[in-house]
Amino acid sequence: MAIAAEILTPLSAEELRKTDAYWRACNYLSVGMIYLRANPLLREALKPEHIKNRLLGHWGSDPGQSFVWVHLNRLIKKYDLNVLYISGPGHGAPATLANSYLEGHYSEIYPDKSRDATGMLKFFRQFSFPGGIGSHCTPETPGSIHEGGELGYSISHAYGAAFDNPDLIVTVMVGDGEAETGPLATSWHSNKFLNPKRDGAVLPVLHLNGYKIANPTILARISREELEALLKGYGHKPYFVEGDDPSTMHQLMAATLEQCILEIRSIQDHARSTGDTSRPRWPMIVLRSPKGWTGPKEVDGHKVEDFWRAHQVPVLDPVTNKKSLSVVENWMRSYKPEELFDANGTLIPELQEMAPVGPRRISANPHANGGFLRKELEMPDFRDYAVEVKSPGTTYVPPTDVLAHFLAEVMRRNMTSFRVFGPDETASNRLSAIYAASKKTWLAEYKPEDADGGELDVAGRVMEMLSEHTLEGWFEGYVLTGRHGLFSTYEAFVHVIDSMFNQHAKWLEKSKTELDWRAPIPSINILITSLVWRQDHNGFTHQDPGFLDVVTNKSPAIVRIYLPPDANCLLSVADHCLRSRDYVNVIVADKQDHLQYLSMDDAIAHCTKGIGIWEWASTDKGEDPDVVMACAGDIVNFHSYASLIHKLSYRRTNHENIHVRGYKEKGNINTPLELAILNQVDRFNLAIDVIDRVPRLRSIGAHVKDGLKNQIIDSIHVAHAEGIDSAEISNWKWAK
Ligand SMILES: Cc1ncc(C[n+]2csc(CCOP(=O)(O)OP(=O)(O)O)c2C)c(N)n1
Ligand SMILES: [Mg+2]
Repeated sequence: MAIAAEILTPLSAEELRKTDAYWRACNYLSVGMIYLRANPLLREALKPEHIKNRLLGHWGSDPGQSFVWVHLNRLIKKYDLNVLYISGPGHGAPATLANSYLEGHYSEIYPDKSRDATGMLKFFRQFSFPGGIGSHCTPETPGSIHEGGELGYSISHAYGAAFDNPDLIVTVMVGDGEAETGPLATSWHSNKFLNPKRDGAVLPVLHLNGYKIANPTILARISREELEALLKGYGHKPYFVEGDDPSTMHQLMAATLEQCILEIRSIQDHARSTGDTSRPRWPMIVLRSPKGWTGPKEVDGHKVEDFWRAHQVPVLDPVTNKKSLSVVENWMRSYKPEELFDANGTLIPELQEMAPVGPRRISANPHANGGFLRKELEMPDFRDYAVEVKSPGTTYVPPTDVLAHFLAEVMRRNMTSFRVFGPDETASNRLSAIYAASKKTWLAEYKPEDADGGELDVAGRVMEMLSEHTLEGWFEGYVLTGRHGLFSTYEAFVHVIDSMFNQHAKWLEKSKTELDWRAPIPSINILITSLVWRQDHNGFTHQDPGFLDVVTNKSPAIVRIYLPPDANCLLSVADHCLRSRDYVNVIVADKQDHLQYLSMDDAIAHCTKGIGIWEWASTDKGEDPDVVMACAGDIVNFHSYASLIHKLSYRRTNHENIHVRGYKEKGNINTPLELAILNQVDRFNLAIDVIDRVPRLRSIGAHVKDGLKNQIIDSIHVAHAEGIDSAEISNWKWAK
C-alpha cells in the first residue's frame, strides 16, 4: 500500500528536526551502552580507557526499533493513545532501554541511573556487563513484557496482551529473521481471533532490515510482490515504509503510522457502533531500512551498515586499534550529543517534550507491569462440583469432565478476564462443558453446518487453534498483562512448548525473586491430559510424560507439579492454582473414566497436606511395615519416568530402598492393562516386586510369584484375542 501524496509530509520542518534529534539521542545512547565505561557525553576526546574491555550487545536492530518508537510517541500525544510496545528481536534492547531512559521512567525505577551525566554513565556501564543487566529486553527492562531472547513469540504475546483490552494498541516489532521461525510464522493467524469490538488492536511492524546474525533473511530476498501477497494472505493490509534517508523516512513513517492508527480506530469505531464484528483487514507496516542504520558504513574494508556485519558490535577493537577508536568516536559524534543533552547531561527540554507523559509513556505503560492491573478472579465454590464418593475405589468418573463444569462457572463469573486455551482438544479432553459458558472464538468464515455442534462464536472465550506455540504465547501475553487462564493440552505434545515454558519460567524467576517493582502476575496453569497410560487408540507417538522432567529443572520458587489422583482432588488443585500468582502450575489429570477415592473433605485434606497415608488402603495397623507402596498420579505407581523420582529423592534418607516404576517407553496400540504390563507398572508386576524385595517373602512367595506370572500371560492373551481387558480388570473395584 502507498500513502496518498498529500499526507506524505505530515511533519513541519520543526517537528522533523526535533523528531530526528530525539532519534539521534536514542541511537547515541544505544551505542554508548555497547561501548562506554567513561566519558559518557564525549566531553573529551575518546580514549581507549573509556571503552569497555569486553564489547557485548547488539547494534543492528536498534536504530530501526527506536525509529518506530519515536514515531509512536508523536501519535500517542496527538491522539492520547494507550500503546504497549513489544520488541520481537529483544537483542535490540538498547533501543528499548534508551527510550525508557529518555522518557525518564528508567530513572524513576532505578534512581541511581539518573537523568544526568553520572546516571548516564552508570546506565551505560551496567549494560551487558557482569553484575549489571542482560543484553535483551529482560524483566529488568521497564516497559517490556517480552524478553525476545528466544525468537518467535512476539506476535502471539502481542495478541495475548490485546485480548480483552479494548483501549490498547500493541505495536509489535517483528524481526525478519524471527519471522522465519515456526512459532512466528503460525502466529500471523492470530488476527482471526481478535474481536474488534471487545479486544484491543495489534499493529505488527515487520522489521525488514535484511539480515539475521550472519545471513540475509528470506523475506528481504523475495520480491515485493511475493512479500505483499504473503502478508495479505495472512489477512493483513501491509503498508511499506522503505528507504534510508532519515528525513524522507521520518515523513513516510509519520504519515504511514498515522494512517494505520486512524484505520485501527475506524475499524474499532465501526465494530463498536454497529456491532458488526466481521473480520477486518488490520493494517501492518513493513519497515525496510538498513540493518545498523546510521552506523559505520564500512569497517576494515568490509561493508557494515545494511549488512549482517552490523548485527552485534560493528567495531571490535577500539581499545587496541587507534583507527577503530576514531571510527567509534566519529560514529558517536555524528549524533551530535552536545545538541541533545545539556550541561548536566540531561536531555534538553524541547526534546523531553517529544515524549508522552506519565503512564502514556510506552516505557511506563501499566500493561507492561500487568500485576498492578490484576483483579482477583471471582471464584465459585469448587466444593459445589464435588463427585460423591460413598466408599473409596468403587465409582468410575472422568476427572476432566468434572473439572469442566467448575471451569464453566469460573468463566461465567469472569467474562472479561479469564480465557481457556487448547489446540483443537477442548472437546477431546472432555472439557466441553465450558462451551455452555462461552464458545470458541472464531472470526474467520462460517458455514451453516457450524451451527451443528461447531460451538463457534465471534465473542467466544475459548481459544482454539492448532498451534501450541500460538496458544501458549497468547496465554503468556494475557497473564503478563494481569489476566487469568488455563491451557489444556495432550501430554505428549506439550513438549512442543518446552522451550516457551523455559523462557516464561526464567522471566518469572527474575521478576519474582529480584524485582520488587514488578507486581505478581496470575500463574500459567497448564492442564496436561490425554495421558500416557490411556492412549488406547493413538499408541506410541502419544505416550510421553517427560514434560515433568523439563518442569523440575526450574526453581521450586516458580514451578509446581500436581498429580491429583481423582476428580475431587483435581477440583481442589484447580481452585488453588487459579488463585495463585507467579507460578507455572502443571496439573496432570486424565479424561478417561477413573476410580474415585476421596470424598471432597478428604480430598481437601489430602491436597492441603500434599501427601497422605490412606488408612483404608493400608494394612500395617501401626506396625513397622514390610513395604510402603507409594503412588503419584492416575495410576498406582509413578505417572511419569522413574528417573524423575530418583532425581528428586536421591538425597533422602533410605534412598537405596526407594524403587520406582514408571513409564519405560514401551507401548503401542495396547489395552490399559497390557500397556501397564509392558512398563511393569501393573498389579502383577508390583506384587512380584514386593516379593523380590522383602527378604522374608523371597522364598515363601515363589508360588505366588509364579501364579502372578501366569496372570500376566493370560492378560496379554485376552488383550490380543479380544482387543479389550477382561471385565474383571476394567470394572475392578476396591474391596475391603
Ligand atoms: C529461536 C532462536 N533461534 C536462534 C536465535 C539466535 N539469534 C539471535 S539474534 C538472531 C538473528 C535475528 O535476526 P532478526 O530477527 O532479523 O533480528 P534483527 O537483529 O535483524 O532485528 C538469531 C538467529 C535466537 N535468539 N532464538
Ligand atoms: Mg533482521
